[in-house]
Amino acid sequence: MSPHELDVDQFALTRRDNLTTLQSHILAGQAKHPDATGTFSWILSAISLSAKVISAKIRRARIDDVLGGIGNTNVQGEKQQKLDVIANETLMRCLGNREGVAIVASEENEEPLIIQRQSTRDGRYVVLFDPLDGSSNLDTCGGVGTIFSILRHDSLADTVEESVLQKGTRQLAAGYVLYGSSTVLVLTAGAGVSMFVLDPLIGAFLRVADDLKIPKSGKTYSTNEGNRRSFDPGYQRYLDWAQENGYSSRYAGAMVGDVHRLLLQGGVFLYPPTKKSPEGKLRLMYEANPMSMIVEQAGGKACAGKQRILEIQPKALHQRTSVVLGSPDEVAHVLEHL
Ligand code: P6P
Repeated sequence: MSPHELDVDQFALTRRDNLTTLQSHILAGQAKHPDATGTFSWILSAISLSAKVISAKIRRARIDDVLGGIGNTNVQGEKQQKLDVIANETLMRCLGNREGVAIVASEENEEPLIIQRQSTRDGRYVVLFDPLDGSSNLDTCGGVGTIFSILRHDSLADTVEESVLQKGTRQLAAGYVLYGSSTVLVLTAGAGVSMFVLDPLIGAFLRVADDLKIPKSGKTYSTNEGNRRSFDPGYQRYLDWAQENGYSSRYAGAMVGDVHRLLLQGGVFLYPPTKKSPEGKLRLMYEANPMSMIVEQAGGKACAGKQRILEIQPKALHQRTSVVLGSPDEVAHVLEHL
């Protein structure tokens, strides 16, 4: 090697692949659609900005004394945490000024919000989100997350609800942010699942996986066994079978943490109907649907009983559903027992 040639190896990054940020990933996706105006990209960028702000606030929550409840319950009848409100406001502020966001719908708001009336005529997108899923974990430094779903606004719809209440199969994109030991954003726009990690040193989400595939099987189930007695017998038979076959139980108490684990390691997450939540506890529009799109795009399955979750025709914004989702083989084992 002549003296002027650099030995690239000595300068090689620890990883061989290129450095791709979420921003460049989004723009590359946009470039595949020549008729794209960039509005969709701007929405994803707004969600990325929200995630960075929420992540920063969560990691300082105890220092800034913003943990704990605010003394009231939200539309779900759940104790509202201070950070629920902060996360909700952050998303509203980041999305509110983005052209093309016709409507936003949040777990924290009773009704969907028309963000830009002029765009509700020829508006482009509806964004739904659970701003801080699993927020009861905050006080004990457990994982929490943001879950989002993007639909095309139906400008011909007579009412806001009609435009929002679309089946999960009509989602244009879905994703979640897990605020855990690192801040991870997982996203699908219908052509596979990509994973990004927030590099706090540079404030950018760096892509660490593209076209993520869920393991076909995994001997881990995730459910709140405290509810076991009120599960239908089929679910109880499944739990007996799993325990007889050496399965592990893992339960984070936040859907985002449980789904992220099974997406990477395989397994199944179950929230069956219970006595307290006979329809199931998880919300269809902004928990089950986005998570089901991600899991299916990664090669997994997502069911409510025997029905495919994404095929459920929503009737109300905050309606709930039972959930069995994860590795295809593991979902099959559950359904065999129902
Ligand atoms: P339980 C959090 O409140 C949540 O909506 C999901 O993130 C989580 O999987 C589930 O509820 C936990 O419910 O009844 O086990 O506390």
